[in-house]
Amino acid sequence: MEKRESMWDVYLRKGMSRRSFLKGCVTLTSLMGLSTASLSKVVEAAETKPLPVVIWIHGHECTGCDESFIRSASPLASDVVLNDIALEYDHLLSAACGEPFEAHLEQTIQKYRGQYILAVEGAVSTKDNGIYCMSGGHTFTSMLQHAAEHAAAVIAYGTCAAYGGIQAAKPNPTGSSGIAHFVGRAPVVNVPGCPPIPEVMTGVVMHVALFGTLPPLDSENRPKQFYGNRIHDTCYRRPFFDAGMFAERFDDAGAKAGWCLYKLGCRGPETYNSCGNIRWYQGMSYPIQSGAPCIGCSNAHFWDEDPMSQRMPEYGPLGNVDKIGAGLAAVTTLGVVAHGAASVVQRNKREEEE
Ligand code: FSX
Ligand code: SF4
Ligand code: F3S
Repeated sequence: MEKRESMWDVYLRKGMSRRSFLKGCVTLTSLMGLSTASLSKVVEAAETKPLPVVIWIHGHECTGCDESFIRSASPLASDVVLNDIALEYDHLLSAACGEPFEAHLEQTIQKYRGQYILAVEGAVSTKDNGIYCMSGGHTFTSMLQHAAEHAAAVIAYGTCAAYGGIQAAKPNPTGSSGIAHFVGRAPVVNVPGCPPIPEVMTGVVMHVALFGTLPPLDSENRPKQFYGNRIHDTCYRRPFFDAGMFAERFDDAGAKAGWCLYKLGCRGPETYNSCGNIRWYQGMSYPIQSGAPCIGCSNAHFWDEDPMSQRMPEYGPLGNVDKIGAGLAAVTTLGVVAHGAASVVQRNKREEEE
């Protein structure tokens, strides 16, 4: 029987040092949110477990998720793809194409039945039998169903795969939705964000790869270590929110002084993601740090919610939000409750409309 290489086997074959292998394991341990006590388990898994076979398919989307993935800096996406996983098929990253490439997909599915990880980007297009999203002569819907049927686990990368994303925005002309209803019995991890943070993408696939289990998930099947906090909870502008100091315009003195962006549409109080901790581009920045409000890109239906009109004082669901935050703790509490109420009002309105 064919012996499949482990991560350590790959390092040895490529003449890479034990030191770089261990450094890679330390990076992965911290990325997966594990304590240093778990390092020995990670090393053992990386030494002994065969590289996980990964099939990566794309439906209705903008390919921004793969664009994000290839910018993972720690670990480098190239290390993940070349040393840490066996990526057998990827609509975007594979150099191969055409009939031999499609035949290879089928061979991989049959050869590794029940063992491979299926990574999915993009929504499923259901209208008119799925003809609005096809590749290799097949609808994406049928490709997804077939590949998912034999997968050990499915990772839904991006808000499109998790919830439908921009394709599902009103009036949703292609009948797009998230992938969950099309994957059968395989367990699904949702990794939302438009796109998700690169290191979150690598962290999730490496957890499944090394431990053969899903990471701890929340009620929306999101990995808790990356989606356990709201953007608001880790926001460095939070003291301004608490003090009731809001930018009113993108170019006013408050904006230039770095005040809270709530009145400019920030959805940080209702958005779960790691942008405030991990940030983007090697920890360089994230939307709020660049002066843009969080638009809730990891939330379902975020395309249908207009952050501007629903947050500006004169149009907001709470009326004039100037009453929020007079610099007192009690008022801060009111503000947080108000965020929750605003979210519920908007969600109820959306559900009624749907
Ligand atoms: Fe969607 Fe991803 Fe946004 Fe784009 O694959 S989550 S439109 S960044 O590309 O699916
Ligand atoms: Fe930060 Fe937005 Fe919360 Fe203001 S509302 S503190 S900018 S997350
Ligand atoms: Fe998206 Fe908000 Fe982060 S818009 S990138 S979840 S700060």
